[in-house]
Amino acid sequence: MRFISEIDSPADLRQLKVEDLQKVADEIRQFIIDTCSRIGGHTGASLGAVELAVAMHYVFDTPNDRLVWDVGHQAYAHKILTGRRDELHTIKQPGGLSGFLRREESEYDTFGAGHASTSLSAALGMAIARDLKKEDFHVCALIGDSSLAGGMAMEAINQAGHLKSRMIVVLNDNEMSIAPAVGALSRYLNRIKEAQSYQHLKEEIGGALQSVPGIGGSLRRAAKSFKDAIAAAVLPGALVNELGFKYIGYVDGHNVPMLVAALEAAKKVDDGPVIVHALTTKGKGFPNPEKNYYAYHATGPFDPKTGLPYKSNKVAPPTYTQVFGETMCELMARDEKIVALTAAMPDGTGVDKVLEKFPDRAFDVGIAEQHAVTFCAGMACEGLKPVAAIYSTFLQRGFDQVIHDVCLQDLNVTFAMDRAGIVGADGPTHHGLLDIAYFRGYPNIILMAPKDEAEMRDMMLTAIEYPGPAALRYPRGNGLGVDISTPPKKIEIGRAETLRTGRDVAVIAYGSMVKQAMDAAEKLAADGIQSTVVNARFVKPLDEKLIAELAGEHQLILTVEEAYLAGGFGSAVMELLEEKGLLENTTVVRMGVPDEIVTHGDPKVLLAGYGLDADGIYAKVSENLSSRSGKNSSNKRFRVVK
Ligand SMILES: Cc1ncc(C[n+]2csc(CCOP(=O)(O)OP(=O)(O)O)c2C)c(N)n1
Repeated sequence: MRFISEIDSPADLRQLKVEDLQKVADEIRQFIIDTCSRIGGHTGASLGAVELAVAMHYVFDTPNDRLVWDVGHQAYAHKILTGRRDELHTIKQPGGLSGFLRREESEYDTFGAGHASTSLSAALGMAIARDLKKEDFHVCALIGDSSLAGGMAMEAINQAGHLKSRMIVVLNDNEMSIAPAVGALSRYLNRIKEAQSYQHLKEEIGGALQSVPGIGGSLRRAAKSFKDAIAAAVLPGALVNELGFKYIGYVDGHNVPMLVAALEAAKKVDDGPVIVHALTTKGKGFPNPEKNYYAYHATGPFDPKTGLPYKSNKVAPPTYTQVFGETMCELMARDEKIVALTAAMPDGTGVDKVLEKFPDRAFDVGIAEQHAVTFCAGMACEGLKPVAAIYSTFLQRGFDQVIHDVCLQDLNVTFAMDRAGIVGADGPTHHGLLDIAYFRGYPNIILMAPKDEAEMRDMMLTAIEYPGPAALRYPRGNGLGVDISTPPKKIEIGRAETLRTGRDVAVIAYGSMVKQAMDAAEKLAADGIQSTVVNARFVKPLDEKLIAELAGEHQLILTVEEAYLAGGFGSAVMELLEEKGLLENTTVVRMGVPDEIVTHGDPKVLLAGYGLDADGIYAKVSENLSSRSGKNSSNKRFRVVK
């Protein structure tokens, strides 16, 4: 590693000659492969953007010039070049570098990222701020072809073309999202590429005709006007002519000198926004990438020679995602009104199985969560039963659509929220901790969370058959390994399930916390403390009758949820008891995530940090019972646990 060991900041990179930059890129690529083969990461996405990172930091005077990365999952080379090379091996690890971009992590991370399609809006904001403050620097956003199709990016293009502020957009076009890119915009970008190849061909033909004595000139002129007509019809037309962007491209996104030249040209455009269209290959340099594109967008550790993941002998139960995909196929085979949707996450949600089996009734809408929700609403108006499988964190994007288009109109749309709770290595941008709060405050929708994968199947059927909106949340990772061989059955809406009874404490757990509550109850029983454990099943509607009874029978109620406490399940229980005047004789202790940003790391450790595991619940019950018995030593119902 001759070059990169000497590069501690982009200023060092800018000391090099252009001729050396390709070697720098080669070294960075090898460094990423070596690092990711050990610890995993967004390997393929980052390998595709190595030359782009080198060229951008070479051409722009970062951090004075502002580089804005979209999503940030492809920015490993950027991290290496901006003083984080020696920490790259900590990426996504507890206490280590973020897998995305964070302003707190580096002055070169001009804008925090993790969710897609934000870069153009942020960059435009920076450009306008620069103009208003009469400062002088470049603003350059890098966005992938799929993120460009996201609604926000389109909205930013609309405004950028209107404002005519100076701004550079680098389009990292690899024709891929996590799965192959979908949609008309992706076809449009292909047409640009095809049109330009055609143009080059025409130029060659034109040159050849010119040399034919006598008739060459006129034929060439005819060919040129034909070429111009074609070019006008299919070249970047809409973006360049109609929307006010200049266009430079396309450029080989793995050729650093060419990228440097294109970016230098873009810097000279001073009368409005300009797009540099770079063609890249996702996973460039990844061993054997062609076979399985899902396998290298983001990887676990892998064999650097073969690119294959290391085999684990551990036999694990199927994931919630797998069970969801299989159950959808089962239910869709029985009911042809059911349709399935994903927003660019077919494998992540299990909808890949459905797309294979029911290609006409399953849709990948691209990175377009807002559209996905309202698209479902439209289908529901016509009597279909859409199921939108969207990660809890990404459904935040579609909040108003959920409220205004689905709930207000009381439409039969099911939201299957995967990755609800603490997701682990992807960190704050990806934790799904808010969905209870963002759904709970609006009428019509029912909200539920299963205690295990068998109950998830039942809830899927319950939600689909419910005539109005319904949502279920379930965690990332493996199920509990329970029997899922029986067909899904509907469960009674708003009815909780009492799993054990005891007089000392009632623990009401929601979703993923039910198992932890049951394990805690075992430990408490060993100390002589008798617990009631309730699987809440629903946060909306709550099982009011049961909860009121619990409050009458127990002096201590504990609510446990893998979500933010504010506006969460425990809040719902408190509100109910307050409304019914039942808070006087019982103490309610809410367990969940407090009002703080949850970092990235091992989900088990993070959960344990918030007391959201069996040990934490055990400790919380013990602590509360002992403090109560301390306050009131005549109360013999509680045993003091030290
Ligand atoms: C709002 C939102 N939805 C979904 C995702 C999940 N996601 C992360 S990267 C990615 C694909 C991005 O594709 P593209 O913009 O073309 O960049 P590439 O990975 O191909 O470089 C998706 C769907 C996300 N980060 N944010």
